[in-house]
Amino acid sequence: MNEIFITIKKALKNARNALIVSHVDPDGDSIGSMNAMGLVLAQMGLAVDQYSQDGVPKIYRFLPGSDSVKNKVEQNKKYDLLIAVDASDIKRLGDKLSVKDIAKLIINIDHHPDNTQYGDINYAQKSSSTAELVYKLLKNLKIKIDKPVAENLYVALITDTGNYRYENTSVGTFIMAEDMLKAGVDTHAITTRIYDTKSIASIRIQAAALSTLEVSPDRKAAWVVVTQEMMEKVGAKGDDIVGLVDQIRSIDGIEVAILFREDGSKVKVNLRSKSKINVSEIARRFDGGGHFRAAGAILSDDIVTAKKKVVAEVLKYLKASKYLV
Ligand SMILES: [Mn+2]
Repeated sequence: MNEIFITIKKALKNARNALIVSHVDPDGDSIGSMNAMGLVLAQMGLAVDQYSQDGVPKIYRFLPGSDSVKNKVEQNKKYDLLIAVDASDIKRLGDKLSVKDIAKLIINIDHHPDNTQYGDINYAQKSSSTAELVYKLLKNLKIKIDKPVAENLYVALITDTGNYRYENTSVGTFIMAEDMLKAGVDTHAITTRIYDTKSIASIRIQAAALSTLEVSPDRKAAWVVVTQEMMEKVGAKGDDIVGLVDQIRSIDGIEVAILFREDGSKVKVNLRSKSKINVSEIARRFDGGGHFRAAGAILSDDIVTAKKKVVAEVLKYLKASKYLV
């Protein structure tokens, strides 16, 4: 067995309890990987708590184990293990948890290429999703994947690969998918839950957002804005704008898509690229991060200023890149 799996096996064996933590603003991969680990560790006899600073997005609440996710931890409670899933940096776990003091050992399970190796044990590898890493871990540890675990891993896998559309989709991804279906996952039922259950507010906010569409003179970048006022007007919540930035990216010829979302006194920026631009590099200039083609940052500016700054940076980047030559 690979050394990392032996190390993790030992750590799990020596632990009585564990806290599993997702990243802030959790996505399907983070929630699915967290629930899967939670269910498995509980089966192994550990006392498990699951923590997500921002809770569980409504769309993932049907997943087995989502009920156990809390957005608070018991004061002064200590854990033998803290398992971080899908977080490239310790800061991504949120600012309300004293990660270093709460547990004796940190296991970092993540697939982001810019992972900062913040764990005592780092299972950080290139992969389609954190879920695929969890799947490999369970396979190597010869842990049976039952239907509730498989449903979580499957949702994590399809959401991080855009339902097998993105470049991170590999042969390994489909092998994992095969195993998930064999474990009882109903792919039609799951994809309906994930992709065909939009609220009316979500369609209305997308319509409002799309009407703000701006395109750069070179037609390589496009962006939309969502203000708090727009959200309130249609009764939309954060979950309702998931996938919006991908729609902008789908425009023919667009290389970089940006979504600006007002959130209190801050602006959340989502960046997507279609092929050759590394948007995680752009996000990093604003203290954010992410993947080559999907990244984000939070700016402490008003929305007009944030838009100006980020668009300028994107255009500069597009100009400087060989892509435009
Ligand atoms: Mn992920």
